Amino acid sequence: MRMLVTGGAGFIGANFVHLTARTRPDIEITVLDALTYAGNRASLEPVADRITFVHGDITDTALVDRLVADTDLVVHFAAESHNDNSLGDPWPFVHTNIVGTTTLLQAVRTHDVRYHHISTDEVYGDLELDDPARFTENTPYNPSSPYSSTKASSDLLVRAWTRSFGVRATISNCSNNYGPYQHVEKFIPRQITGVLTGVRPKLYGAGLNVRDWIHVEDHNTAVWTIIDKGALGQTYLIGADGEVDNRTVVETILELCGHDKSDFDFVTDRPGHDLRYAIDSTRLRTELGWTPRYSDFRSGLAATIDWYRDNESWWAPQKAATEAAYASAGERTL
Ligand code: NAD
Ligand code: TDX
Repeated sequence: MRMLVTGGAGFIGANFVHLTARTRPDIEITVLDALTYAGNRASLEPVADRITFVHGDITDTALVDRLVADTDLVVHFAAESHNDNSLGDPWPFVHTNIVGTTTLLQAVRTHDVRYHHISTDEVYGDLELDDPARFTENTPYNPSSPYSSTKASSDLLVRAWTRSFGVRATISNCSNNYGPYQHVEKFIPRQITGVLTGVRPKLYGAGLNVRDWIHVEDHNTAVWTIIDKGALGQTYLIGADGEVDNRTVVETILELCGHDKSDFDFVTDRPGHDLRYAIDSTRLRTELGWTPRYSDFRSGLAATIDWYRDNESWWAPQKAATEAAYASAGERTL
């Protein structure tokens, strides 16, 4: 079987390619990635001899059509993925997440190729801290940020292409991922690499916001479960019951790195900051039989800290520019 992975040089896409190369020797893997600031060829070095890498943009109609014509399956990870960036400049988000997804949908429609769409729980908006509810596949869409609005748009495009043109598609909406190869702009790697270089962690606002953490490997085994066994036209929520507030995450990183757990700063809050995400993944577990393997967040976090400690050459080149971008966006200690 031939598979096209978009965004395979990014965090989750690269981990997906690694997992596939390891567990599915019969699959021919092609990666299409524009190598934006978030893409890194080095993330694919361990599997370089197992893949064909195409440096290109998912909005390039002719390129996408040619690649999709030559594949049996498209798994679409490519996106502009960072909320803070989307507040500064929404246009790349509209370009990649909306126009790019439409470009892929037109190609899979033309060539009748199976398509899996990677999305986020942020399309559902947020929940109150004390709300016992969690997101399900039936929760109404209510995105808050330019990022999540463009992801919601892309999901709706997939649904429209499924219904109107019979495209053979599935969608997954996953909660916050952590693990190796995540860009240092994101919360957990930012704090780990900060602590490793003597910088105090930075908590937005009061640090009360809750995210439902899942290890990237569990996300990707769920994606394969949906590709293998999911019903066409269906949406599946992916989550591992990992709700933790941001302050606790920072305190745990500090403790695991041998620091006092109060060694952090509060900084300016993110405008429109979603309070809490929480996933009910019953459909995925009961209908498709998926279960996560990384049930202990603390040990998953410890392994992630070890990975960043051992792979400074992977992240160090991006660290200074990322921190400069936060500073120029106006972040300041409270
Ligand atoms: P990432 O930012 O680490 O990687 C994105 C990749 O897409 C990069 O390699 C980048 O070069 C590539 N890319 C961007 N624009 C492109 C374009 N126009 N053409 C081709 N390639 C392009 O993102 P990630 O965290 O790995 O997220 C992957 C997917 O998973 C996204 O669709 C995101 O919305 C979704 N998701 C992420 C999380 C999370 O916690 N990170 C959670 C749920 C869903
Ligand atoms: O320095 C920080 N301090 C801080 O308190 C950063 C970078 C973030 N935060 C907070 C904001 C969030 O409450 O930590 C939480 C996580 O922040 P991010 O890593 O930026 O993730 P989030 O905005 O929750 O979105 C992530 O999960 C869903 C991914 O970036 C998205 O791509 C995915 O769709």
